Amino acid sequence: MTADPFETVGDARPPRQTMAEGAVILRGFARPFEAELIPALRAIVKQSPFRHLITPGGHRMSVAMTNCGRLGWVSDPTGYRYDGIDPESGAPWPPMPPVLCRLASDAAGEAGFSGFAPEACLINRYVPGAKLSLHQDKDELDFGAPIVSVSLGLPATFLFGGLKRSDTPRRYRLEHGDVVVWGGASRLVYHGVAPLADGEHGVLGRQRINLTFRKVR
Ligand code: MD3
Ligand code: FE
Repeated sequence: MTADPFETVGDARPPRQTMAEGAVILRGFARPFEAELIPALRAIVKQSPFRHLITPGGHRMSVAMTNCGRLGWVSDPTGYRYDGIDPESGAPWPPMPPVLCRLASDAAGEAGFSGFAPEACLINRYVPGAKLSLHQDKDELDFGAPIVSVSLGLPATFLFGGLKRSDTPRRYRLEHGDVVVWGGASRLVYHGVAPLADGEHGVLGRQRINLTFRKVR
């Protein structure tokens, strides 16, 4: 008997990949949390639905957003800020479900940042064509804490630049269940997401959801 050359033997992607100092991809790290995670997200979105924010420059973002946790990131014509109140509902953001907190803190610990306790979870929804232009995340006061990001649904091309906007970004494919931890020297790099390619995901359908966990203060 000869071996079947097309047989799948596990995942060809290494479980752990360092993009730069302080930036590590943990492939499939969120998969064991999925069964609890997805219903928790559905409940959040019922309370604080996705909406398209307006940038201070007056543009409507193609990515739709919501938040959970004590603080949420918002943008409006007056600027960017973290706010404890959802401006659409006038009520606090939905609390961060324990499964989200556990996932974020376990992933941060795996990347060498123990004791990560996020105050905010920004939830981004991409439909085919939606994108996020190159930007830095600098509305937080504590750059010593990492940011943990979780990708769900359709795969995306993540753009990883440098400390200057003009640095040519490298491209990484992020798939359902992949988690990235950004800290240390990589915390202030320019990054973005290329326009989402069309497709259909078995669990989430025609969309990509990204969670970013942040310590703000
Ligand atoms: C690198 N989100 O919400 S996650 C964002 O896929 C954001 O929705 C993207 O950029 C998304 O701000 C990318 C990966 C990510 C998140 C935060 C970072 C990379 C980062 C902060 C600093 C450096
Ligand atoms: Fe960002």
